[in-house]
Amino acid sequence: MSTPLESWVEESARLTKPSKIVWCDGSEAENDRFTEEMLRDGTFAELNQNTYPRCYLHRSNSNDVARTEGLTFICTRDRNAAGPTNNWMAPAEAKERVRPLFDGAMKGRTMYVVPYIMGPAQSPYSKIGVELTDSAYVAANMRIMSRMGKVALDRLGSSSDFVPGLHSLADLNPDRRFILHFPEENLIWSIGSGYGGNALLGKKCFALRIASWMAREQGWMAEHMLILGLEDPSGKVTYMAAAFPSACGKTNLAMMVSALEKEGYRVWTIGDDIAWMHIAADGTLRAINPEAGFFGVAPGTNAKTNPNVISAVHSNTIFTNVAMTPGREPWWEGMDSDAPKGLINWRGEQWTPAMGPAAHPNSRYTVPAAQSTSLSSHWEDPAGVPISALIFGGRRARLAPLVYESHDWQHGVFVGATMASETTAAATGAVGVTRRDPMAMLPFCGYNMADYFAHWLSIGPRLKNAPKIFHVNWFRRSAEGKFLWPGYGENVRALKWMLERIEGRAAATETPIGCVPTPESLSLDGLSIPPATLAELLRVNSSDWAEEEQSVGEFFKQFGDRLPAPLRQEHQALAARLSRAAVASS
Ligand code: GTP
Ligand code: SPV
Ligand code: MN
Repeated sequence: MSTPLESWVEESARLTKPSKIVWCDGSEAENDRFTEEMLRDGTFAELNQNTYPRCYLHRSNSNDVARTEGLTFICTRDRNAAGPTNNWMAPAEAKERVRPLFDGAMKGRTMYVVPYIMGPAQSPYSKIGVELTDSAYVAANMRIMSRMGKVALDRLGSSSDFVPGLHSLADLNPDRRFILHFPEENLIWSIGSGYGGNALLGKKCFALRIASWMAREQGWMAEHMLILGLEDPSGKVTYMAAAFPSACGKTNLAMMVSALEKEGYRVWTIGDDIAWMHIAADGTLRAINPEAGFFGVAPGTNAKTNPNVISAVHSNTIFTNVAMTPGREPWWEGMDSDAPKGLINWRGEQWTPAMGPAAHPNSRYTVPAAQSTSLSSHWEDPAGVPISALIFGGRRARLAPLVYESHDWQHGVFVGATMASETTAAATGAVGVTRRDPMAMLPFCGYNMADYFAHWLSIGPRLKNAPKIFHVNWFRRSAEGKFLWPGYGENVRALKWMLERIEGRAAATETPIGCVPTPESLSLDGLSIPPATLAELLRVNSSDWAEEEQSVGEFFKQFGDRLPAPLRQEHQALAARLSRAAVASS
């Protein structure tokens, strides 16, 4: 008798027709074999093994460098289950369309069976997935990003309780690229891309799209959030989770070296991209990081912005689409040094400045979390860490102040549901366009966003001490286009204010959108921020916000009657507060 996993592997092999099937055990020896194969066939280029031991460079196809949201589908029987913000296909139609593309797609290639656990191996909150892929690069990345191999097979046994994900590079043609999710049967099909969230199926496909569906059914939350612990001078650690859209600063915040370290404030990393949060028996919200590595944005990373990652990526790291120096070291824009002579760009060509960025703006490193010196000793705690603050944020050149606090859970959900951010290179398409990205989940919510809002609203009342909900913006700019806030390690100053708000100690000014710090309540020692700049950073301009409030109304319209009434009420209350403020100031 074969197990459910064996049957599915056989069935998938009959369809895709690989020449060989390799069951991954996750061992060092196996990884060495895959690495050798990838060096031989050109999937990997070797980096300088003296300065970057066991580090390799992968250059992906130039049409395959970011998530493709337009080719990503939620396949549910009822179109309304996917909702107005997702691409939708009926499951039967999706399979009919895409099965022929999988037919023979692995001919002449190896099928890797990649069993993995999302979450700490011993945690009751963890879940198992199995990815079948014809990409050794994907298997190598999954080994870093999850608990992969024997540990997962041992936990699974002969159970059918795993999320199957079928993946093939096929011909890497965007016309035949599909990222399909079947949440009603916990199934993922991905074809035609080898890149990041399109292909590492444990990450966005499972841990967010499928898991968000499971989470709603089972009463927990799967969120696009970093998790960090803020240590205060007494040694007490307060845990916070923050949702920022792709390439908007999660990894950097989670791994920061605090500018207030001398004063005793330190940041510990639990996770940098995804949080699974459950309501524990004592009524606390407890978060685990389902991942085991960081798939982080390279450009902008340097010894000042993120020293923890810089030291971590000097060994056992896969670099994707970065540039390479003549000494075979990785290089990207915003590293410490100027571009050296003889640089090879991300496409593998001799680089000249006229060619644009040498590293792709969405170039990344894949590094084991355990290599970060900022890693919390609780990062694999099976019970997770208790969350005291939830933070939403995005890139907003104007409008949003550095930090503000919502009035309560319901208002906080409204703040998250209406957040917006400028688009980045993490997904294909225009960069710098402001769009609404509720809870940073627009591309990742596996069901109707209106129902997702309702789910969020339902969680708060079930918690004993519901986390306070904040909003931040590190990206406000001056009229000349310069960032007003130094960001990175200095962001700890906003975290400290939030901590003091949680403890009831910091002062704040009530505004129509929420509570903003008084200038004196922020610890700015050692920073030279002119008072006028600080005022601009904290300013809530009622007429700009009145425009924003209008656009929120437009955004909400698409959900029709399905939009939860409390969000409509919050919207009306905001409008009322803004018009009162306008009257008062006129
Ligand atoms: P994903 O992995 O795509 O989900 O991204 P992320 O949210 O983890 O973003 P990440 O921390 O990798 O940062 C993305 C880009 O924003 C990098 O180029 C960073 O250098 C830059 N960045 C991060 N934090 C700050 C900040 O506080 N201020 C400024 N100005 N830039 C920042
Ligand atoms: C993101 O785009 O939010 C990422 C990178 O974290 S990817 O894995 O490609 O989704
Ligand atoms: Mn992300």
